[in-house]
Amino acid sequence: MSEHTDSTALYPAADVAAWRAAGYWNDDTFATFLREAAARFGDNEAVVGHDLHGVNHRLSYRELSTAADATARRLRALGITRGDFVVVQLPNTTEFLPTIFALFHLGARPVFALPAHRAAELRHFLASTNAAAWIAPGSHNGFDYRDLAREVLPALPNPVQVIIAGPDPAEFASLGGDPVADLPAPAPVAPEELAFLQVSGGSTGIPKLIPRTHADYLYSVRESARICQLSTATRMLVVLPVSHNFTMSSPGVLGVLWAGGTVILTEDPTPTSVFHLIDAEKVTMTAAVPPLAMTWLALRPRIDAHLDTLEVLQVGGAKFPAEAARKVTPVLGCRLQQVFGMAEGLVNYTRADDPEDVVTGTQGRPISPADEILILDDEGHPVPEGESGHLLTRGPYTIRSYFNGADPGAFTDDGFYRTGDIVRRLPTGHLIVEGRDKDHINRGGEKISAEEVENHLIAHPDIIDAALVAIPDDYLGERSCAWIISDTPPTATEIREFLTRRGLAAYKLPDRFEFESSFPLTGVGKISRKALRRRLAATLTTDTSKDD
Ligand code: OOB
Repeated sequence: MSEHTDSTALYPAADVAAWRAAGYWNDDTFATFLREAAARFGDNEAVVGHDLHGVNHRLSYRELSTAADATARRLRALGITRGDFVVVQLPNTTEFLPTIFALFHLGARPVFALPAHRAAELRHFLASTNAAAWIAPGSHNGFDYRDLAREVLPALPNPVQVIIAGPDPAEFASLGGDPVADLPAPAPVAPEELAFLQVSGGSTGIPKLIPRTHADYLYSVRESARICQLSTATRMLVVLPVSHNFTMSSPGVLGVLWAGGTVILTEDPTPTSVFHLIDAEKVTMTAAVPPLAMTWLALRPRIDAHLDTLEVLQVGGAKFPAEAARKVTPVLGCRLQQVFGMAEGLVNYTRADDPEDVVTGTQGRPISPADEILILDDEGHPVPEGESGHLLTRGPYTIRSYFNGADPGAFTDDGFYRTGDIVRRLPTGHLIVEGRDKDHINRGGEKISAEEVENHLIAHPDIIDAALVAIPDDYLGERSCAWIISDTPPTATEIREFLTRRGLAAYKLPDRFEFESSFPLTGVGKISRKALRRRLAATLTTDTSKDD
């Protein structure tokens, strides 16, 4: 068994003892989570959605638990066993929950890939975990995961069994097929063991693998469900990829299942589809990344649907500009909750009883009284209260190292995680995210915060969304380029005048504008700054050749 099933390798024993004594950690595990939910909530509706064959389902807790048992018997027959890593790359379809709970039942460890991940990511996940299997959809949404498997498998050092969850598995195994094995008893996993690997959500570079234990993750799930006031009446629409940490646990599908509510899965994030689903399914809560939330806000007036059951829109994953945040209640008629989290652990929420300016102007405060927050300057000294600096954190659900000790520089010697985020803190403990370490454009020594300029840009009535990125410049080092999404784009001069009227310093005015109909996005739908920079580099190369 690998060192990663050993609790002491993941958290210091003294901390574990303290968290247990405080009641943060307990003996719950994912191996029995669904059975216990089924015992408590039996006939309540657990999940609504369609499967990879396009068949619609409505499953009670009991039915979901039975489906997970059937999947466990199938996976057991395919040889999956305790301790195995299994890469799960499934979309928002009803196979997802039975699959992960089947793996938990067997004591196997899911590795949560996103449907948008491709060869580079999959190769990394499969090889570095020595994965036993990879569960993928088959052909789905115009992409053939079987071809991806054919491309990736031959180059792997380890043999990986590909299991296709949708129709037509071709030469691979089928998740739904016979034969099935007898159902073993739930694996006797320890709460402090590694439960699964999440993947880091950086908008640059290859994702890192994040070892989460049953105890730490379940603590964050229970507390998230409590903070977000979930109950058996909660009906959560899941639009973001289901395996992302936000969607899984903040409070996400696991929080809803913990509380006995209903998860409604959809694969279609377009405003028309989302609004009609909210109407038809009497959705009370949903979650979006900012680019998606901005589209919903922009298109709400054009779509005829009743959203009166919707109580909360959660927005997180990237900075939600205050200008947009202020529109949520007037436009959608629901409350906003900002969520600032990371797959590595720490999650912050604005609370239901926070004043409006805190809800629209901050990214929330930590889940736990035991979350330690450090805000440091470039030299590693604490900044004066209220000033911005690098966020480091440590606590009862934040990892102490990446899987296999990757990127050790991301952690201090005393176990703090360097988030890479620049934040400041209000006296109430609420954090305001000002950007990433690298999102500051250095224009001849003058630092420009991308977030600040973007905030001003989207205040323009004709601008739906905006992103500011650096362009390399021989003279200044960097200049700024604003990418604008707009149906009726203003001219560059109009935008500069608008920004000047809002009091933006001249050096912060974008040097260049690019107008687009959509942004390149990361797997979960955040704006990919890496892809924007690449696109910009290509545009600039073309421009240069025109000049020649
Ligand atoms: C969530 O997790 P990841 O792992 O995909 O990305 C984490 C990073 C953070 O370090 C931060 O840079 C950024 O995404 N981020 C935000 C934010 N929420 C996440 N930046 C500004 N404002 C926010 N509200 O994205 C994630 C995990 C759990 C819950 C919510 C989001």
